Amino acid sequence: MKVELGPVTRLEGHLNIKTTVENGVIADAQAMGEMFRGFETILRGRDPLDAQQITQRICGVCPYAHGIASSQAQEAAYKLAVPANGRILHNLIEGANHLYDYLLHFYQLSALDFVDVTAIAKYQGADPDLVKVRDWVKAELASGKKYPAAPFLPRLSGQYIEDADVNIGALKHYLEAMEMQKKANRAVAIFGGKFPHSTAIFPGGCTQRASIDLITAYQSLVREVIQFIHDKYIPDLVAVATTFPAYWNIGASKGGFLSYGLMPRGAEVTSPRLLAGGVLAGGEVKPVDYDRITEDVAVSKYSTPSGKKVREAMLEPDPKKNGAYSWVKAPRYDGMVMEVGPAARVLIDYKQNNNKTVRALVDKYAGALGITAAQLNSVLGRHLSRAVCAVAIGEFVLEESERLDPAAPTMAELRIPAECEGFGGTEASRGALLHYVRLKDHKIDKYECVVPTTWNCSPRDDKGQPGAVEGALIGTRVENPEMQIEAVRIVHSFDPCLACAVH
Ligand code: NFE
Repeated sequence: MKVELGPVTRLEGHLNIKTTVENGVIADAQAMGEMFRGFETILRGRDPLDAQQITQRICGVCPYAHGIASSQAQEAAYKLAVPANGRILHNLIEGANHLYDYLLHFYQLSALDFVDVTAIAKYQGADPDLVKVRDWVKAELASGKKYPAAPFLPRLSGQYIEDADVNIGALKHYLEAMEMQKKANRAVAIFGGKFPHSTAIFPGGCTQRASIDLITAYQSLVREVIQFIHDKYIPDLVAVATTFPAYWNIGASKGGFLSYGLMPRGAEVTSPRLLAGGVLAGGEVKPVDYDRITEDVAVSKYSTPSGKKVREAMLEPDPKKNGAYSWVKAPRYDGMVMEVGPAARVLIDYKQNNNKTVRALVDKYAGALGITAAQLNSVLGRHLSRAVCAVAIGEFVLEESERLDPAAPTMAELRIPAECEGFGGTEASRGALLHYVRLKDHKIDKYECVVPTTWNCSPRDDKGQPGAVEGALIGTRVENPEMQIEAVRIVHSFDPCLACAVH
């Protein structure tokens, strides 16, 4: 039986998933990016200092990661000596954006796969926000609309949390989480200039000052968000995990893991990172070499040669290409499929025993929830890994903000060679993000982005290997083949962003 799950909602962009179900098991799956954009083409021939601005327009969710990857690529190309303040401000902007993004993903994009929001109809308490939601849901249900109470309904049939207090508590936190996202975004905007699409991130640092008033404003916003993470987000996540323990064993990807590492702990981009990067394959972590990344287009809608390295990649759209089913390319590392994102970050850091908070939290929750670290490769594992990253990042940005020196510069002096090239690799919330820039005659000759969701939602490669999401779906048992709530939970656990994936 063939079933199309698309357009899959509660994610960013246009994703379709086609599945073939045999005897109640997904025997085949295709992840399809359904829209072409062409940012790399737009960048060709432009002033290089447009790049960190234009590439942020790839996405309104993770623009800061694009701004920072672009800045790092240009810093490498121009051989800039970034002052300590400049790197710290990049970290503060990027870190607060991660905090926003984890809350957005858990509450607005995933929680309703597990939490029974219809419990609100029977709410008898006096919380003004919940009373408003209850009355609105009742009015919607009585309205005769074809689709009342969106975005809560309609929903896939399946098992949801049954405890009314847990459901209503989670709904209250769903509302509060939006306020917390505002606070995280404000923190981003303090040094980034605005949200979304920072005006202040620049190759060589940040155009904002590091004044005491801005530092204290940033700290107080981030502290509130961290409090919410501990008091609400993690307990809600644990409630989901204890109600649906089967999801520690559902949705494992079948390849390796890749992370570039998040947030240098020093001015040099090559400084050790808060979360250490690496390639995890066959149980071993090795350093990343960007030249081992290739982009296959066997079934992607491009007529350009397949298997090119990042520096050589080309982009010729071919919407009618025979046999092609996605606008997403298929990046591979040494020819291997990689999962990127929170589970990759945590597993790779944990294996290298790098970050004490990561190690302590993984051990604590693995013990409490009765799982092994390897089970982070699962639906619940990706959710838990986001919470682990949130705690480690929250702690770090507060410490990092204390290291700012208000009297010192925040920007390197810019000198741009006529011809040069550079890579910039960071961790966006959704995973490993690489930008490459090459200049000729002071203009951009080539720009290439290899983006987290391009890895995760990639179609088959030249060898026919499924991408990470496709592989995680294949082999999954589904209760109701027409609905496949299990498949949607798997897809959501990766937090796909198709706007980023195809850019
Ligand atoms: Ni559009 Fe993004 C993140 C990047 S995902 S959200 O996080 O880079 O492919």
